[in-house]
This record gives sequence, structure tokens and C-alpha cells, in this order.
Amino acid sequence: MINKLKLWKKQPQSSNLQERMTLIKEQQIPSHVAIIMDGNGRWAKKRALPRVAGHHEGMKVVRKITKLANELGIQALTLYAFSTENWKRPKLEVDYLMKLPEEFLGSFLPELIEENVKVTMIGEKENLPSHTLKAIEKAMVDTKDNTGLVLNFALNYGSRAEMVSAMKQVMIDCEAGVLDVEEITEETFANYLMTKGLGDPDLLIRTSGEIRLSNFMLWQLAYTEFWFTDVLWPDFAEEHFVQAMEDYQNRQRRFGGV
Ligand code: V0D
Repeated sequence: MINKLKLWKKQPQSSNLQERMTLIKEQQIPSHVAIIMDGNGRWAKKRALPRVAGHHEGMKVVRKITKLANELGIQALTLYAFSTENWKRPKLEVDYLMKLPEEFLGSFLPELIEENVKVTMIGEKENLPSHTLKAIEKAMVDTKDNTGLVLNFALNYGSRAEMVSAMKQVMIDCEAGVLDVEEITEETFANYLMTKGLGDPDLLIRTSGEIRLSNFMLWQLAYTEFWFTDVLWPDFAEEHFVQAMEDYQNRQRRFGGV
């Protein structure tokens, strides 16, 4: 009995995960998953580390989850990396955050290309440091023809600003006679948003125990399933993502049918 228990305990987590992933792949996979990656600062504080250490650890998790999402056949993964509110943080922290895209792409872009991942971005490019923008734009160019997972970074993004800017462009097009007022529908309006062509998220994950949207994709999340966890983003692992997928599929089974 003791031996049996030991054997059971020794089961490597990975093989168990592989089995769960196989089952997930046999059912309906969400096409588009969005994640609010919260709790990096709190993770660092718990360890008496500077906040930036949490951000750096969080970056490693982005790599892990991207790989997993791609393996599962998810078509798009939108990650909320920097909100328009985040500019209010101490300058040194913001400066550090703005170096993360370069560091991330510096080590992972070859792998992303290898894995057929396409890098995209939503958010205001205008206020980003040029070194940050340069790195992201190079990644977008280098991966533009890739047909696998769309890895979409929301950076300097705010949903209300996105909708106001869409509204302005709608007005401009109407005044120019390119668009008729009668043609403004939910579908045409969606084409003025930065997420044009992406499709709405099927599943939203938010880590770190906060139960709110924080101005993230308000239009696009109208019909999305929400999944919240107390796990802090740097602690978020494959098993948590797999759990979110299983819960999503259970909801689809229970409520999804006609
Ligand atoms: C910090 C947790 C990857 C959230 C993840 C500038 C906060 C790690 C990127 C990244 C950030 C962005 C664009 C790109 C490639 C990588 C990133 C920021 C913060 C904000 F093309 N992680 N990451 N960007 N963190």
C-alpha cells in the first residue's frame, strides 16, 4: 500500500499533463484566448525582490504559455503586457518594462519563427520608446507570413481609447463619403478596432485574484467566457492553462449546446 502510494506520488506531472492535453485536443479548443497577466509585482514582493524581478519572471512564463497554446492548436493568444495606466508607475520600472520586448524577442524570435508563430500588436505605438517599437516591428515583419498561432501583444493599450479612435475614423470616413451612416453596423465598427480580423476572444484568463476588466477589450469580450485564478502570473504554469482549457470545455458541454 505504501509502495503503491509512493508510485502514484512519483508519477511525473508531465505525463499526466500530456494525457490531459490529448483529451483537450479531442474537444472544442477556443480559437482565441486573451490573458491579463497580473501579479508580477506581488510575486516579487513576497520574495523581497524588486518589482522588475517579477516582470522578468513573468516574461519567461509568456514563452512557456505561447509554446503550449501553439501546441494545443489555439489560433490567437492576446496578452495584456502594458496598459495606458501603467505609465503612472515609477520611471525606472517603466524603463525596465520597455526593454522586455527586446529581451524577449532577442532570445525567442528564432524559436517563434521556427514554430510558425505570427507576432502582432494592439495599442498606441506613438508613445512607445523607439527601441521598443523597433524590436516589435522587426518581429512583426519577420513573422508576417507565418500561419500558426497569432501572438498578439496588447501594449500601451486601452479599450475606451481604442473605441474613441475607431469612432473618430468612422466619422472621418462618413464625411469623406467612403462610408454611409446606414452602413455602420457592429461588423463594420469592429473593423475600425485594432483587433480587426482577429476574431473575439473565446476565453479570458486573469491571474492574481483581481476580478475586473481594467479597460481591456471591452467590445471584444461581450460573449467571452471568463476564467479567474489567484495564482500570480510568474507562478502560472502549464497545469493552470490546461485547467482553464478543461473548465472552458466543461462550460461548452454544459451550456454550449442549443
Ligand atoms: C511584464 C508579464 C513580453 C507582464 C509578462 C512592454 C508584465 C512580462 C513582452 C513582449 C512584459 C511584448 C511585445 C513583444 C514581445 C514581448 C512584454 C511588456 C511587459 C511591456 F513583441 N513580456 N512582456 N512586454 N512583461
